[in-house]
Amino acid sequence: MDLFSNEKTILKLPNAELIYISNFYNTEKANHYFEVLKNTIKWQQDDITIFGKTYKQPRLTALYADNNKPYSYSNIVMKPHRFTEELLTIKSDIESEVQHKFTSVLLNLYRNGNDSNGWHADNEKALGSNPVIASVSFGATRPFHFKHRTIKDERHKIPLEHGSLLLMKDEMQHFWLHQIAKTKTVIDERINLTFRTLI
Ligand SMILES: O=C(O)CCC(=O)C(=O)O
Repeated sequence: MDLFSNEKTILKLPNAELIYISNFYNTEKANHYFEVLKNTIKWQQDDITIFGKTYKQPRLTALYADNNKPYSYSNIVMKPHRFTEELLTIKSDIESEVQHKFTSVLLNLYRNGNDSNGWHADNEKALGSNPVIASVSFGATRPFHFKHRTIKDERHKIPLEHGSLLLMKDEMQHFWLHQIAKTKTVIDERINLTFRTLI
């Protein structure tokens, strides 16, 4: 079921609150940020090990922050680069909208439908409990799937549009998992930024 269609939607679910703003950036600004981020971010492709086998992570990533704290997830340790001017502008736009300060941003570049981000929660210790995560998307629309860990019927998806902002709050990272699934549909590149607060 697609839950979101309006420009700004607040969704209260068991153990989570999500806010989706479809047009946080207009098309012109979103086009600009897509090009700048694609061309200036220091994209990397890490190895991941699953059940003892090592694979290339199925997307490119990068970490930027206002500090030197490394960030670890899925056995990957990322060292941050210093925020660029554009990232600082986006961060400040989001902070004004959501009234929350962020220290770091994890960027993902999905090159085509073969790139993905498997079921997970952003529940690393360094994020503290009930983290506020702000997710901005540029480029191709990909569905963001999320499901409750124990309530079977609570399974939804949101098409994350070019220039959109999705805010995840409350206990979402403890009780829910999310993913960007692979697709056989021919699909263009997509860049996603998840702003986080490392404590
Ligand atoms: O690409 C997305 O929209 C999701 C990104 C994500 O789940 C993550 O970086 O942890």
